[in-house]
Amino acid sequence: MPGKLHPKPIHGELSAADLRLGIVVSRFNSFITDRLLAGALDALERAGAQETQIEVVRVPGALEIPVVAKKLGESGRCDAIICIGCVLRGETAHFEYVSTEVARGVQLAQLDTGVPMIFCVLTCDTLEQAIDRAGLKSGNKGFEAGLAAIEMGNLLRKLGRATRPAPQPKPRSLRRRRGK
Ligand code: INI
Repeated sequence: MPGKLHPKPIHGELSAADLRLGIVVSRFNSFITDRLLAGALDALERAGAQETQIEVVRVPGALEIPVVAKKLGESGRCDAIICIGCVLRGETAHFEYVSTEVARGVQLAQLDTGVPMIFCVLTCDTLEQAIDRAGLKSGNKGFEAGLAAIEMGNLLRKLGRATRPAPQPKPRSLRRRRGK
């Protein structure tokens, strides 16, 4: 049987009209990251963002994303940040180091700054898999990241200013009187 309590969930709107967004994008595997960037910008544009609301910062590779995302977060200039990169499994163990560290770094940066950072770093075995995720079979992960950034930017703003009504005291008749 359904309960009686239905607290209204809080969620972020999907409008970018009022948001300031940062995008950190790596040049390594730019054939892929440029397509992810285009997907993210498409999502922001469709949600009503103007060019002046968006700051795009280029970095050499995925490993350089976290420090720049953190700097942007600390600057107070962004409501949300999209982190775009592409790590492809090669012949060496470098793949494991890069993919683990970029994920850890971005997570630490968003927790340290409180600015939502959307992880749009593809970690794929093959170039073909990456191409699929950057606009072919599996859609464009950059577009999804753009939507997530808008939702999270609005959500964090809302939570930051949310004031909850104080709990109401129980009616007198329901209060237990001391000693009785
Ligand atoms: N950087 C990437 O963004 N993707 C990769 O696949 C990659 N691999 O495989 O080496 C990569 N390496 C570079 C790394 O991110 C740094 O830019 C470099 O090590 C300098 O710090």
